[in-house]
Amino acid sequence: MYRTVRTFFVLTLTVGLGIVALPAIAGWDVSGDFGSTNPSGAWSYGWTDDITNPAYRFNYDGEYVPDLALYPGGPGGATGAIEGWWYAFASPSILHNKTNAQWDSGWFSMRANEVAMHPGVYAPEFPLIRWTAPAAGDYLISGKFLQQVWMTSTNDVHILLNRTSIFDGLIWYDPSDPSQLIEEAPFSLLLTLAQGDKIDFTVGLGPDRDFSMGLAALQASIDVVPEPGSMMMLGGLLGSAGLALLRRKSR
Ligand SMILES: [Ca+2]
Repeated sequence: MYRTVRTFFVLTLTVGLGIVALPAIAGWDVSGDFGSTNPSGAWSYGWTDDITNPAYRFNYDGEYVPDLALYPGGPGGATGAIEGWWYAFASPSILHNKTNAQWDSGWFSMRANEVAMHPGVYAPEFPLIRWTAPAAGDYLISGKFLQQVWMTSTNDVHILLNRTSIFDGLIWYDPSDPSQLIEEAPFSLLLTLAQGDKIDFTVGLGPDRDFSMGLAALQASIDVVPEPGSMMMLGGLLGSAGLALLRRKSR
C-alpha cells in the first residue's frame, strides 16, 4: 500500500498542460545501502554486551564499537561473495552477500544480496545494525527477520528505538519438533522520529541460548512518510490534471 503511494510520489506527471515533477521520497534499504565504511551514511554497524535482562529488555550504552572491522570473505572461508563486520571468529557479526546469487559455504548459506546477523558465542553479544534518523519526520520501518536457507536454531530478534525495544520476535526451528517452525518475524512500524534518533536491529541467541546455526537474515527498508500537506498537494495536482484531461477530451 505505502509502496504505491511512494511510487505515485516520484512520478513525473506528463498530462496535457505540461510536466509536473514531484519530489522524490528518500528511502533506505539495509541490503542495498550496505556500507564498507562505519558509519556509512545513515547506517552504522556494531554490537553490545550490556543487556540487563535475558527476557529481551534492553539497557545498554549502545554506541558502536570502533574495533568492529569490515572483513572480506565470510568467517568460514575466503570468497569474494561475502563481506561483513565482525572482530574475531564467533564474535557478533554482520554479513552481506554482495552477489546476485545464493552463496553456500558448506555450513551456512545466504540468499542473493542478503544481510544477516549472528550473535556472539559469549552471550550476551548482540550485533547491531543501526540507522540514525537524518531529519525529524514520520518514517515507515518495514521488513522481516527470517530463517537462513538452512534452518536457523532459535534466535530472539529485536528492533530498538534509542535503546528501548519497540519490536520483539522469534525465529525458531527445533529439529525435535518441526511443527513449531517460525520462519519469519515480520515488522511494520510507523514512527515519528527526531533528528538523531537511533533505530537498532539486533539478534540474540534465542531461548535455546545456543550459538550454533544462529545466523538470522534481515530484510529492512525505511521510508519517509509524506506529510499530510504534501499528500493534499499531490491530490490537488492529480485532480487538476484529471480535470485538464476531461476538458481536452470534451472539446
Ligand atoms: Ca540459538
